[in-house]
Amino acid sequence: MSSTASKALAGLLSISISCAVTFALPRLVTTAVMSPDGAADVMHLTDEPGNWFASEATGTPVTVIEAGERVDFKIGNCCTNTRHTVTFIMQPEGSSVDLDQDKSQMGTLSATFEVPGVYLIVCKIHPYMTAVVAVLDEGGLARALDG
Ligand SMILES: [Cu+2]
Repeated sequence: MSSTASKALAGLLSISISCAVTFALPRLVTTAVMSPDGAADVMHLTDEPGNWFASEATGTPVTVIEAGERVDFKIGNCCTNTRHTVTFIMQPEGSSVDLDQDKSQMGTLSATFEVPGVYLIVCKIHPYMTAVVAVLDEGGLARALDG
């Protein structure tokens, strides 16, 4: 794994193990233009180390959206030569959004994020592929974990 990928993964993992962490995320990131079909952002699953998940809005594996917005995850020929899963491994308490697959696949998977907080996503086939969806609350914050 490259140094850049290692740092990115370490950063994402530190989010997953931190308790009561609050991110003051730059509001600028949330000004992404919605795609014509209504998704707030599109994350492409790629073959690019460090950007295995690549947000169209940020160009990184991290996207920032408002509550109630949808993110589309695209596994397609533009960006990867293999199949993946999009699997939530951490999400805010009270969130009922569910995304997981029994088998790797191609295609588009969508999720609408109703509960503010930090959602950690992994590909089960390639567990070094991680992504974060940060859903802002009314105060513009995305809390990793409550309590
Ligand atoms: Cu994968």
